[in-house]
Amino acid sequence: MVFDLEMIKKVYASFASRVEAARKVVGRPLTLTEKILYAHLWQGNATDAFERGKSYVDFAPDRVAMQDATAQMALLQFMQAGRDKVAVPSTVHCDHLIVAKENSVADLQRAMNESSEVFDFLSSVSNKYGIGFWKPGAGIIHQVVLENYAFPGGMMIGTDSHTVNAGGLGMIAIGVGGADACDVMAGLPWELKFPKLIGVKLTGKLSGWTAPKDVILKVSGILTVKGGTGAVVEYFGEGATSMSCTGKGTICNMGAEIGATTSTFGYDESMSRYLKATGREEVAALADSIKQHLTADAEVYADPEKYFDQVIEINLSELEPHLNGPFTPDLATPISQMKEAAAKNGWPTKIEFGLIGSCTNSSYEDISRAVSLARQVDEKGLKLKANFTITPGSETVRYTIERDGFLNLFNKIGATVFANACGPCIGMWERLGAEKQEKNTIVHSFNRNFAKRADGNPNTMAFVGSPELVTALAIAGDLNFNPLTDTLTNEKGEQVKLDPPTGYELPPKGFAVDDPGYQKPAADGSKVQVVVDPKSKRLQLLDPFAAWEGVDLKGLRLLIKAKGKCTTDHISMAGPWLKFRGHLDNISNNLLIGAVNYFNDKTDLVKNQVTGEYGTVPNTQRAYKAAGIGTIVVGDENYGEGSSREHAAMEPRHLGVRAVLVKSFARIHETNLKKQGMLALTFANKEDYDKILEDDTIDIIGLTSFAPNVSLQLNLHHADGTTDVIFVNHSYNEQQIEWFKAGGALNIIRREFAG
Ligand code: MIC
Ligand code: SF4
Repeated sequence: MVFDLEMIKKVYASFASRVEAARKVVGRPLTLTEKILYAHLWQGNATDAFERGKSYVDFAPDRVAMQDATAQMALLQFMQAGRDKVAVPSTVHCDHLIVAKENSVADLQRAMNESSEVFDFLSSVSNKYGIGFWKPGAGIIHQVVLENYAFPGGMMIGTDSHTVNAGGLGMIAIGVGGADACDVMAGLPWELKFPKLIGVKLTGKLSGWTAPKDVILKVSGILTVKGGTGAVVEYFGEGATSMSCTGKGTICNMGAEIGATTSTFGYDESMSRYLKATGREEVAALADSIKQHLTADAEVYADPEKYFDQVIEINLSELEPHLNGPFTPDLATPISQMKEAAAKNGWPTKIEFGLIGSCTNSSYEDISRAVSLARQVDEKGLKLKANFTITPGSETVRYTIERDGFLNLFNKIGATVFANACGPCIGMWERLGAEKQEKNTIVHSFNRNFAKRADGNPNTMAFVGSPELVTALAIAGDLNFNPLTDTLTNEKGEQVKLDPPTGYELPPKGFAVDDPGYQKPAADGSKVQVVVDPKSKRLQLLDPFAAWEGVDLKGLRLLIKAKGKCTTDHISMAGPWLKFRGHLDNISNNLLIGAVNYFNDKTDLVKNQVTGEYGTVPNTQRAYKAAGIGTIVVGDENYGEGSSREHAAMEPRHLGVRAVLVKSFARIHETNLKKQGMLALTFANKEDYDKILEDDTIDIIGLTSFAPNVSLQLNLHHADGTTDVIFVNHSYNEQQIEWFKAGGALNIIRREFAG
């Protein structure tokens, strides 16, 4: 079945003329990114050229996707917007709330028992408002989207940072907070600063041990976790067209780790093959009919320096397999240098776990290549030295790999197959003994490896690699093992070498599935009741936030000055806290508990300036709130990196934090703060970070004349009676300033629909 074919036809019907209009106003050949963006302007045909990195532009995305951990808040907001039905095709996917412990069947059953209240809520809201609902076990949002919804040249947003995965099918797919999704579902335009463009030219061809994952591991090493901020990465060249569609998806997926707005590839044969293999021949035929518009103009790829803000070239024939980590996805080490790096840094070389799968790397191709190695365990008389787990990305992949005997083979060598869900990738992993907090090493094919992310243990060092490399390392159990050059000792004491992985781009016998886990919404949802128990610990209806009081904010106290990396996992931890994603007050008890306090190097221990006592961040903030004292959070570079979870912005808002002042922001988090009516500020001089002291009382001056491109003033009143005056920047435009004044964007929508 092809979903939303009419919508795709409509997009394609106007694509050529919109691209033409854009080419005229821009006055030069266009990149693919520009074509898709200009073809999705809210206004219709382009009348002006936009300035990259400067112009705020209103877009009309074709669809919205949400996963269960973010959909709750997105839909709680949407329910207040006063609409009967979503304005664009939208879907909800239940994937984040399933804890991996024993095996897929038992784990799924336990999740159904534990989280039925949330699943029922999501199912009934979806049913009511015309949203497609994918049940627990159906798979991870991004795999399901790639298999069913993504289409070349389309534009979508999703309440998950890895929505960008759909770039593998030539989309512009962007991760957003729930409030943004709510706007689009309510029929409003979606605003984005017109991105900068990074071109990545791929020459040569992948072979042997090197996989698409290594491309993005390498790019992460080059660009670092903030190098892609505000930019779209467009891949091209012979290396791009020779790669599978799902391989492209892997590269785009992990583009979230360099902060890129999204990544994409031009439409090619691999995408056509994938569309056909997933039952979308009609979409492939439609895309073929406008294929010259679904890639950049020829001049662009012939002379990329002229059209992109930055160009990177990678020769796939020379690219080595990489392992990135620990604790950050941009610390890239080629496998040949791992031994040296591990010795130098004291990384434990015994591998405890190898985990493959996740939304990033669970295609049929990935699994088939991993299987080609797993097969050698028996054939060569080896034994798995580390624990080994597989999380398939979707029921379609799982069913197909079961039919083709892959799951059997994994089971035979002692691997565990978890449910089709996020599981260990997001801390939904009951790893035995993790509470002992021992220093240990794991390798996985996921995309993020921040401290505590997989198992809650701050001393687990997680390295990210391709599924094939992870499989080889799980067989060897040793981080020093380089499968390209090294041998292993088998059970008979012989030296054996692993043959390089081989696999299938697509299942030779085709994909198959019994029940994909989809629930179609009611044609008329007006009678569907959505019930939220007021006593629920998991769900809580939202109360509007208070509007700005109309005066400068004076006498704010410093809640925390966070030191170093402060990702959304540090601000609003996942794992055990995911269960409170629909209950703002309860989840607020994890506010910033992972952030390191600059003044004592401890996590979750800050000074209450009123009592002088130290306490947890949430308790201290609740005490300030009770006393009617506003606070400010200070942070370092790339604050809010990682997830799209708007809880990281709503929690401080709910508990009375007024401003977040940092050296720099990650894109989604900055927007989330603005949307919720918070002040998101950056130091005009980054060294001023050092002027913030633990006992400071802070005034924010200039709010009564708050205007785009005008700095605000901060008075830092120190405990010794001195005052420092510093200036802070912001990126609010007129409309975003209105959000601040109204106490949040939703208050404006609510007003509009009510009036
Ligand atoms: C992640 O990979 O960090 C998540 C969990 O998928 C998040 C979404 C969330 O926090 O719910 C993301 O990437 O946006
Ligand atoms: Fe789920 Fe992990 Fe993918 Fe996020 S990155 S959607 S947690 S599998």
